[in-house]
Amino acid sequence: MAYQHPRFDAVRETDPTVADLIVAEAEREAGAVRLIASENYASEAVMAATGSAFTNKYSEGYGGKRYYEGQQVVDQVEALAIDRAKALFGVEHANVQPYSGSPANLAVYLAFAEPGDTILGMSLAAGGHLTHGHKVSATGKWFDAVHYGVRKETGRIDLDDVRELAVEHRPKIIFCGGTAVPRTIDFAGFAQIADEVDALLVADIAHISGLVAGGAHPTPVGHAPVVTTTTHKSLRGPRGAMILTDADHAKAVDRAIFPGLQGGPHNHTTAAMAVALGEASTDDFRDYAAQIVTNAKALGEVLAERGLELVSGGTDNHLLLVDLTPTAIGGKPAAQALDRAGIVCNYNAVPFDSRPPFDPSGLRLGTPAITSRGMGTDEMAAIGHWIVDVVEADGDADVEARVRNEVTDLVAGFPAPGINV
Ligand code: DSN
Repeated sequence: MAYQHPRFDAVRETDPTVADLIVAEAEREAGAVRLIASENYASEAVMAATGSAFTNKYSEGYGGKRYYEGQQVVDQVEALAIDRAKALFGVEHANVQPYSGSPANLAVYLAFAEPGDTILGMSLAAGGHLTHGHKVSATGKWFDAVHYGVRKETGRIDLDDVRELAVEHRPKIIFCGGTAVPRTIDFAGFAQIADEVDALLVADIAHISGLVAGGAHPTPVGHAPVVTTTTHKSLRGPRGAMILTDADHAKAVDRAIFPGLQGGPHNHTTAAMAVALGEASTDDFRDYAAQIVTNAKALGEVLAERGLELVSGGTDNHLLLVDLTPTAIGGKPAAQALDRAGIVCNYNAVPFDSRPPFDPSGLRLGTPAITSRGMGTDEMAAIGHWIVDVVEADGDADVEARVRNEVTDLVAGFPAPGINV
């Protein structure tokens, strides 16, 4: 597939080396079945806004209170992104300046905790995130982090366990949400626990914010006074993040982002975020969000029928966590074999993993990107069978080559938004 995009003509003229790399990446993304649960295809409009004149502008501060002149237009685009975020998620306040999810979460610590305070989050090993207090993260070094996981028998969070830890440790902040949680987060249940121990509940909905926006997952709003999210996962926006709050927590969050943690906002990202939030407010996006979940369930059914074990037995959302412990192959070689076959995913720890994080037992599979290409349950069936074929083949090059060819045929029928124009 030869990739030609008018947006890159200038790159080709100025720097053919980088142009070649852009083409190679575009062809890789268009030519594969991309199942990394945190990735997507941003729309052509989001891609174009990301590469716009807003790249050139510095804007430390907030609308009407900046440290540079020339903000006549930036103030408008930031206000637009804020208004759209507030309307879409039904919140009183939105800060759209965080550079990405980790800085957004750091800003929450800066706003609402002191170094040494106790925080409670989901462990990375069970599906949480580094910034929920993992020991190698600044959040684990600077705060006294306590972690909940999932029940071994169910693969699900048990709120009684969370409550027990909260009552014992009295955390200042409780984080809910994660990166490998295939089940609905019970925000109301977490809020009750946070109330009981007088903690601030923070919902990190980075993975599921597109589902929340599209009505395919319950909202944390009304339960968690502070919500963080990246904008490039299921929400299909540019690489960036937002913090959504009620009015009471707004000022502290704004101060923590600037001047607390960041300098100038990435205005090109803000413009693209405004576009993405507009797109996410449409009926089409609601259909898209529902289809992500339908596709994940359909994919899970095929994998389970063919004998793969799914953590928690399936999914309520956009992702599946496959536990390969009973198979001959580990998560990393399986992910590498799938990549050779044109199916891109990531190896992942599973709860109670007997293997180390760099060579764990799991595969994480997500449907946001392939759903953006218009794939549906028929394609999920085909992909599910290919995944099992490759996993069972345990490195057999003939099987990988056969699947690679079939993947190439399939993706040719489903243009990749923002890439195939
Ligand atoms: N890197 C993201 C993910 O893959 O889930 C989390 O930060």
